[in-house]
Amino acid sequence: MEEQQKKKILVVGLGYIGLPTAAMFSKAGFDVSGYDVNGKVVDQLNNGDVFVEEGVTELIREGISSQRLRGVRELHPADVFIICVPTPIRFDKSSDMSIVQSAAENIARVLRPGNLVILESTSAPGTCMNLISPTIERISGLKAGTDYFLAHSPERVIPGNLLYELKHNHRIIGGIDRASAEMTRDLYRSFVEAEIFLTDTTTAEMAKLMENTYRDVNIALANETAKICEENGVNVWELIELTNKHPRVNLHQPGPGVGGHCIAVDPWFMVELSEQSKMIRLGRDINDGMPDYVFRRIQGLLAKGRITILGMTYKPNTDDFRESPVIELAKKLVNDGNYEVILTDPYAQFKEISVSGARIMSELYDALNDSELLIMGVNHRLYENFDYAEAARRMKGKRIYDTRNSMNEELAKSFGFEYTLLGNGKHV
Ligand code: SAJ
Repeated sequence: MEEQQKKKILVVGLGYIGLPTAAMFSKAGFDVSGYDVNGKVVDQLNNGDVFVEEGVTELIREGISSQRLRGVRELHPADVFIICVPTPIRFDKSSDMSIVQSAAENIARVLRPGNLVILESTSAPGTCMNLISPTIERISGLKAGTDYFLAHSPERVIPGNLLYELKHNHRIIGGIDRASAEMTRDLYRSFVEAEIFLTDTTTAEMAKLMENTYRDVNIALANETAKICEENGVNVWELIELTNKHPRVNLHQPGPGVGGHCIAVDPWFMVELSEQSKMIRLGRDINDGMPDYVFRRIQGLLAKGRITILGMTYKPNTDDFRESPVIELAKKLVNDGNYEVILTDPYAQFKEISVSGARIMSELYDALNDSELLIMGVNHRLYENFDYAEAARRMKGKRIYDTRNSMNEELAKSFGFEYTLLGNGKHV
């Protein structure tokens, strides 16, 4: 075993990032403990009762059975502390870094000289320097860069492909000083096969935010283009495919809005940081406005009656319902009062999920019974073999509104459906 693999790692926060990260380090040979404020999560980890996604779940169970990974209910001394806690925004879109702060306070109580503290959570620029460092110093008296090491190593993995991306994505590591950055790089080298780039903490914090902001603004451009196309007799999906044939163009896809806990959130940290963030704010507003735009289009298709929405998660093939634009859309339809809203999603049966005033049904075709309008909200792979004949038999009105360009227009029409596609002005 390499010398550094003898290090004890304590991961603080056992969520979407903390669990896979803990699993990767334990697989690499480290002794890893995982702490979470939610004791239930800790117990579930210890019982191997965790489901993250394919590959990660197995890795976690392997770590538990080899005793290199365990859940703990109290923070204990370690060599390395990795903060993987949520960094939400408040109702007014300002950043709420209080969970990072309390993680830093807890770490400070067990921190010893020579330890390394790593922030993985996506954070407001300046969090390492202006929040973690002073918090730890206030409680422990230890100075970052002098008595202990401090770095930011932002996670960049996409839900749905966690295991692959943890290994193969390039990493940016920002250190409070060079030694902190290098020590963190050496640690992640144990499982990262891609390049690792070193910088300062604030640059790393901002780089992470700008990656997601780039995507958000690009999606906003696609959504705006979709609206322009609807007004001008053009199909946005065809248009984007053609523009992206240019070697330096990569316009993203339009849709019912941007969800999840990253892209719909992180740009707000940039808005908070500087009044210069005008385009970033506009992009957020455009994407946040998409559920309402889709709602208005639906009003044009059906004045009243039963509507069935396929897919409720924030994007395809994930069991994550956080900030889902489709749920936002469902709420608007319910509140309108003219619609009976049925939702269906293959992942809903595993989660405690409800939408007030709407009915959630697990069986796809039962959910279509007597419906007037089918809305394709989230194009899960499971919908690829959609049975149009069965849908036509079950539904009362044969109407489809596809917000993802994922349904088969020809086939739908051959079974008598009226098919409307978001962003397609050719048939408006
Ligand atoms: N979406 C569109 N059009 C597109 C692409 C996405 O409308 O062309 C929508 C999706 O439907 C979804 C939302 O955007 O509602 C976000 O989905 P996503 O797949 O783009 O990203 P996330 O939020 O799942 O993960 C992102 C990733 N960031 C980038 O690709 C730059 C991931 O690498 C980050 O690690 C993650 O955020 C994070 O944790 O920050």
